[in-house]
Parts: sequence; structure tokens; C-alpha cells
Amino acid sequence: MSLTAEIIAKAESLDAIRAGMTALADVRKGFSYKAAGHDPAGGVAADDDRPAAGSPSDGSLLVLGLMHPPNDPRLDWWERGDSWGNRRLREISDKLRQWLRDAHGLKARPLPYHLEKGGIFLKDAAVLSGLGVIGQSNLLLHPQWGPRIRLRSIWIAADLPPTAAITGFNPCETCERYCQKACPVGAFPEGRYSRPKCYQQMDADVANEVAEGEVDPGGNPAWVIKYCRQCELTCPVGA
Ligand code: B12
Repeated sequence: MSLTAEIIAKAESLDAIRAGMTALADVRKGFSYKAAGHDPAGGVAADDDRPAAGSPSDGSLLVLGLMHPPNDPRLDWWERGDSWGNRRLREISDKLRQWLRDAHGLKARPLPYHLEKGGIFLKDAAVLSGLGVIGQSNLLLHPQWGPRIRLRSIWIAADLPPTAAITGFNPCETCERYCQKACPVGAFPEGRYSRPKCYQQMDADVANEVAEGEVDPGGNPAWVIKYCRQCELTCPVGA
């Protein structure tokens, strides 16, 4: 078994996790960096573990996807500054970091979620590593779970063979765009995703925080933001 295959198998032995491997340098060349106008060499926060930014040998990304099933909405709730799904992904990333070090002597570093804190564009990384394709919803569609998957990545200081991007999986080609029709703010004018429109909904979700979270010892429930998932939950792929 190749080292990449062994690492993927270890990650996928964890509950509700799928994984892929890609080169960091390839993600930096991706659509999102171009669209967002980021300096391609500035996407990932440098530290002493990593070759200099822009080096041709920039290491690899282990891309993790966690299933977010509709019957467990809590995974997606933002509560006390993070979502429950993200907390789980952080725990998993840390376990895998330790395993990569102990089992293979590899230096690895879980990357943050936010770009401004040193994260990367995760959907691009997921497409390149074969976890899915980008749908008409502008979301990553996994063949079994559709868009109901959340992403995270671990940077590894080694150039590992990548896993292949998916071919022949084009579920939106024959679909009636339920995702776009379901959007409460019409965030797909002319069939293309509009970030400013989507933000109208996200801002409304923030304003509609509800006290339904974990109850503290004083008996007070935490405030929760339930971000809209209409484009995601109406997608027939994997449903
Ligand atoms: C900022 C952000 C937001 C912002 C802005 C979103 C935006 N797309 O601009 C707001 C708050 C509005 C938002 C909303 C949502 N988000 Co958001 N968001 C992010 C974040 C942090 C960065 C995304 C970003 O800025 N992208 C850059 C912009 C320029 O590109 P883009 O619109 O995403 O489109 C690019 C891709 O589609 C790509 N692309 C298109 N085709 C192809 C083909 C190939 C081959 C490749 C490589 C790339 C590629 O190129 C496009 C640019 O040209 C990521 C996490 C991360 N670190 O990546 C999560 C993330 C994208 N969000 C996520 C989710 C789930 C949501 C919401 C459903 C809300 C929610 N409940 O969490 C909505 C869905 C909106 C939608 N339909 O796209 C998930 C997506 C999971 C998935 N299955 O795809 C992510 C990955 C976070 C996670 N926890 O896993 N989000």
C-alpha cells in the first residue's frame, strides 16, 4: 500500500470521514485564489515547519470531509464561536497529526478554517483531491453525501502522491436546480452564485440567534446561529 493510500485509509477509518490528498501548490493555482485575487503564495500562514512560500516543493494537503446529515442539524450550529462539526474536525485533525508524526515521522499541521488566519480554499482542495465536484449550488458535491459534507485540511511537509480528481460525475447536468430555486434571497441571479445576496441571508441568520444551545451550570442555554442551508438541503444528490 502506498503512503498516501495508508494515510487515506487511516483517516477514513474514523466515523463519517472521507479523505483525499493534493499538492498545496496546485490548490494555490485554483479558481478560488484567482477569483478572490489572493496572492497565491500568501494563502497559507508560514511557520518554521514549512518550506518558504512559493517554493516548488510546498508539501501536501490531506483534505478531510465530515458528513453533515440533515437529521443532525446541531453539527452545523454556530455556538460559542464555532460549529459542532468544526469542533469534531479539529479533534480528528489533531489525532491524525499525532499519528502522522508517530507512525511515519511526518511533520503535519492542521490548517485553520478562515483564510485570514492561514486557511486555504477548501472546496478547491476537495475537488482536486477527488472528494467531489462543484455543483450549481456553488457547493462541493460528494458522490454519496451530496453537499452535506464539511471540509478541513492538514498540511503535510512531504510531497505525497495525490489522489485523483473525480471524472464522469456530473449530477447537475440533468437536474432542475432545486438548490437555486430554493434560495430565500435569490442568490443565484442568472444561474450564478452571488455572494452579496447570500450575505443578506447570513446576516439575517446572525440577527436571529436563538438560545437553544448547551445549558451552562447556571441553567442558561448558549446562543446559537442556525445558518441557512436551503441550497444544501434541497440537493437531491446523495439524499
Ligand atoms: C467565506 C465563506 C462563506 C461566505 C462567502 C461564500 C462564498 N462562496 O463566497 C458566506 C458566509 C456567504 C458563506 C456561505 C455559505 N457557506 Co461558506 N465558506 C466560506 C469559506 C470560509 C471561504 C469560501 C470562499 O471565500 N471562497 C472563495 C470564493 C471566491 O469562491 P466561491 O464562491 O466559493 O466559488 C469558487 C469555487 O466554487 C471554485 N470552483 C468552481 N468550480 C470549480 C472547479 C474546480 C475544478 C475547482 C478546483 C474549483 C472550482 O471557484 C469558484 C471561484 O471562481 C469556506 C471555508 C474555506 N476555508 O474554504 C466556507 C465553505 C465554502 N462554506 C460552506 C457552507 C456549508 C456554507 C453555507 C451552506 C452556509 C452554512 N450553513 O455553513 C453557505 C452556502 C453558500 C453557497 N451556496 O456557496 C462549506 C461548503 C461545504 C460544501 N459542501 O461545499 C465550506 C467549505 C466550509 C465548511 N465548513 O466546510 N460561506
